[in-house]
Amino acid sequence: MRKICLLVVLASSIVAPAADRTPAPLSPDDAVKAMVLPEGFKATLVACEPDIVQPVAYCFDDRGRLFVAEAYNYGFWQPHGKDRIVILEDTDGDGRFETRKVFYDGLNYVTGIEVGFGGVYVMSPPNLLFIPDRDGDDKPDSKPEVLFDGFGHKESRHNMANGFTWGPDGWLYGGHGRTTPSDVGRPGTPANQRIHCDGGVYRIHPTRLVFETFADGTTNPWGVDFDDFGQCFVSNCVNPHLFHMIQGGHYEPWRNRVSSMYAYDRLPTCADHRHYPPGKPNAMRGATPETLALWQHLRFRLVRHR
Ligand SMILES: [Ca+2]
Ligand SMILES: [Ca+2]
Repeated sequence: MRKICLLVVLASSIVAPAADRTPAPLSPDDAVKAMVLPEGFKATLVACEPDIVQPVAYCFDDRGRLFVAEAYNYGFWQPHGKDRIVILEDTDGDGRFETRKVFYDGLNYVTGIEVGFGGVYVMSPPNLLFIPDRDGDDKPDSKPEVLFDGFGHKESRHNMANGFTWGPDGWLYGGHGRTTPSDVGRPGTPANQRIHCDGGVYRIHPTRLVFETFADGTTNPWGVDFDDFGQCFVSNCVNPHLFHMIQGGHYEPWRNRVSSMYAYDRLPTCADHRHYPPGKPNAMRGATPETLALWQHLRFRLVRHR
C-alpha cells in the first residue's frame, strides 16, 4: 500500500551574508522537491510561513483540522510567553491547509499539544494545561486549567516533558528528557507525594487525572506513538535514536539515572541506526547528513543530524 507522509515545511526569510558560504534556504515548494524519501513514500506541502512559524508540535482534531503549537519562546523560558496555538484547515480538500486562526496566544514554552474531551491539552512546563472549548467555537471557554504542575524547566532549555499522543488504552502519552527532571502532581500536591520523572515515557488519564511514569530511561525522547499492535515506540533525540517501550521497562542509556539504579538490566535500542559511525564520533557534524524518520500512523517526526 502506498504510504503518504504529510509534511509541514518552513522556509526562513533570513538571507545569509555574502561572506557566509551557507546556501540560502530553499522555498517551501523546493524543500519538498529536494527531500529524499524511502521507496513508496511521498511528501506534500501542507503549510508554511507565514501561516505557521516555529512549529514545535501538531495534531489533528476529529474534523481533520491541523492544530499547531508555535514556539516563539523556544530557547528562553519566560514566565509570560508568546507561544501560540493556531488552527489550520484545508477547506477545499486539495491538501494545502490555507485557512488559519489563532486559538490561543500568550502561552509559555509549549512543547506539546493534543485535542480531546472538549479542549486542547498543552504541555507548557511547569504546567500541563487543558484549554476548554466545549462549545466548539474555536474560542477558549476560559483561561487554561492547570491539570498537573511540577514539570521541570530550570535545568535546561531542552530535555523537557513534551507530548502528546493518545494511547490505545485512552491514556495521553508524552516523552520526558533526562536533564530537566520533574516532580509531578495535581496543583497543591505536597512535595513528598509527587512523582519524580527523569526521562522516559509518562502518561495521564484524561478523566481520572492520574499521572504516572510508563517507562524509565532514554535521553530526550520527542515523538511517542503506537503501532497497529499497541506497541509503543519513541524517537530519541540523542543516541540511540529509536526504542520499543514496554510498560515498566528501564532503558539505556543509564547516565546515572536514580530511577533505574536498581534495574536488573536496562533495555537497549531496537534499531541498528548509529548516531555516529563507529570510531568517528564527530563525523556527523561534517558533511554527511543522517536522517531518521519514525512513521507514526498519520503523523511522523523527522530528526536530522549533521
Ligand atoms: Ca486547501
Ligand atoms: Ca469556546
